Amino acid sequence: METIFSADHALHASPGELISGEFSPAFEKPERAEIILARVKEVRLGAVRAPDRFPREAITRIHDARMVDLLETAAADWAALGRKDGAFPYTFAADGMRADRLSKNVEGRLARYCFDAGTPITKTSWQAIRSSADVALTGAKAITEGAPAIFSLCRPPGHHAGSNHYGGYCFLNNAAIAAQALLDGGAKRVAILDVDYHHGNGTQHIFYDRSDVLVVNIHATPDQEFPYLLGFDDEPGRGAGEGFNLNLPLPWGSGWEEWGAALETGCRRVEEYGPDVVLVSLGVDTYKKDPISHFKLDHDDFIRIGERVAKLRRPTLFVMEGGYAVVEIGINAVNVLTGFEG
Ligand code: 6XA
Ligand code: ZN
Repeated sequence: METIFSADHALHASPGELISGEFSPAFEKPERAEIILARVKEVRLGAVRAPDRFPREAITRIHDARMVDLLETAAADWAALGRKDGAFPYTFAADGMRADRLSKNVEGRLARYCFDAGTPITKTSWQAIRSSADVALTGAKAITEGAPAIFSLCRPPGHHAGSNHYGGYCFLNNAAIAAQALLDGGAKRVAILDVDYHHGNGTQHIFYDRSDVLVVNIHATPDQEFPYLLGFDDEPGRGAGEGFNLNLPLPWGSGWEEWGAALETGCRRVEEYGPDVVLVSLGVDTYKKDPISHFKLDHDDFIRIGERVAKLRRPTLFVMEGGYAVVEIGINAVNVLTGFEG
């Protein structure tokens, strides 16, 4: 299969993140994408090409334009206050605070749209963020034009970004933007299967009221894991979207036995839905040596994921999400793709 990759990803290099009560070096770093790309080439997965540039409207089909403006301008506003590079909030919107009126201070705008302290915007981040969305959109376009499978090697990742909030190393929801483009390109139903260790709260938020996108998430339970506030098993969708969101949360320590069973449940739901396209939000932070995660998948399990997804027999767009065991990230991510190709 073809891989879409943009060298612009390296323009986003987070200066660090607040995690577990400490400011630590960033886990989501540029070498992740480089190592995956190297593995794609090593196994000769297929051609690698740069993305096309898509209009901003492809992004604002999904995201609040004011949030997109913030992503584009926050670093400059931050620099104007004399801060060191990497804009992130230290205060957050809470229920009962003003959502209808935006502070003129960038701090207030960050507080309004960002939900964690691990997702700094640097002076060059926007270029990487925009290109990452283009990588997903280029993949969607190729699928619309008849490709059976595409790997959109997105970085930064996207599945934590909702229509009007961002965080968890994610700024724009690349998978959701691609899903909308697939629908706009003629697909009637898209299924998003999110296999990242973390719940894709942003993707769920975006499609929660809709039946044209089925969202299935297999992830660490919010009772134990980030993002803590969404991803429980009692979130079926709402209104027209009721029955079109399926969360399969698992406890810390889960290995292939539990995870594979959840994958089977999720895939059966996808089969029942009968989508025109399957979009896989591909995180490999389920790996047993991942530094911030607590699942126990091993290299061969990633091959099994690809094999099961292939059995859905649909055009399939893989969109890269998380995975922080950097040494093995290439093997794990590409194992899913080679497993798919059989
Ligand atoms: C806390 C953990 C963020 C999780 C990012 C991720 N900063 N999401 O991998 O899939
Ligand atoms: Zn993750």
